[in-house]
Amino acid sequence: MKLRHVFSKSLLLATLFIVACGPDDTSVDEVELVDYAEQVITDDALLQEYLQTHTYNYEDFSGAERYSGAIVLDTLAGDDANKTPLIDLVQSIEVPVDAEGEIVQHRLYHLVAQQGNRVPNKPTIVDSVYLAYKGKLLDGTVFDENEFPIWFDLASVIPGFRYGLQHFAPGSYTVENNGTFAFENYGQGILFMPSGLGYYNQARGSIPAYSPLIFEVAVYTTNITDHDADGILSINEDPDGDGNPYNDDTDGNGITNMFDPDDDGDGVLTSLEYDVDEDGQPDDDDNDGIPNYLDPDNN
Ligand SMILES: [Ca+2]
Ligand SMILES: [Ca+2]
Ligand SMILES: [Ca+2]
Ligand SMILES: [Ca+2]
Repeated sequence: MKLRHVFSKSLLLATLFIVACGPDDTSVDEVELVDYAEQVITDDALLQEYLQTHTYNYEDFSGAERYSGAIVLDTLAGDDANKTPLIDLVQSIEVPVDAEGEIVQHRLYHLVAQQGNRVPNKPTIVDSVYLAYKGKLLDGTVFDENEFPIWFDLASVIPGFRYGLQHFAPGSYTVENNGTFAFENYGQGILFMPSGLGYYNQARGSIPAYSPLIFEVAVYTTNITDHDADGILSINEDPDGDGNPYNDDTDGNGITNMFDPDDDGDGVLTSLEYDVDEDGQPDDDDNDGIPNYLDPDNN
């Protein structure tokens, strides 16, 4: 049940149709659609207000030893009144959201409290992460929590997760005698996202429609992904080279290349025409600069 809260809209709806659910599972309410360009301004103002008036226990994370405890967010008041506000500690990126054909940029804030030790293994936006998290509203209400890590495919989660987690490196692990994994030195931090990178106009459980969301996260480990098992990593199924494999559908069949085992729709599987001569380069028989696996008339 908890898992459902971090699934994207499409996966959630699919889940509701596929899985026999109790009465509370029908509680997803969609309210009137507000223009994304308007809502993102409202949400960013709320997020900035939050970041200006709150801080966290950064002292705990600043020692020579790694801190094994949790992130604790708090208001800038009382004993914390003179602490550095979150707004001076976060970084942000702009994430494009396709709002019915119009691209609307959404600012996504992240704060790395403690970076993981395997920096080259940061997840891309299409990889999988083994993650513990706590999801909160700006008023502090906890709407979801997994204290112990679980796997998420970033292709199936809300964009705020997908684009936020790429900043966190995983830790290392050892296998104990009893077969369990012991993790250490993993990345920990916080994501602050506008509703357009979350559930937007959907109200569910204790999350009202149009809620900016906070996630405290711990990235234990990651896994690079080849969703369609065609031998090309999903992050590299990006022929237009914009860094986003979610918008590439070479044969226009409605299935993006990363999920399409025959990218050019010529009836030959990508895995069977990518690199037949095994020289490590994609084959291009007709030398037109378009590799065979993306070229339906390469003969
Ligand atoms: Ca692939
Ligand atoms: Ca692309
Ligand atoms: Ca396709
Ligand atoms: Ca093909």
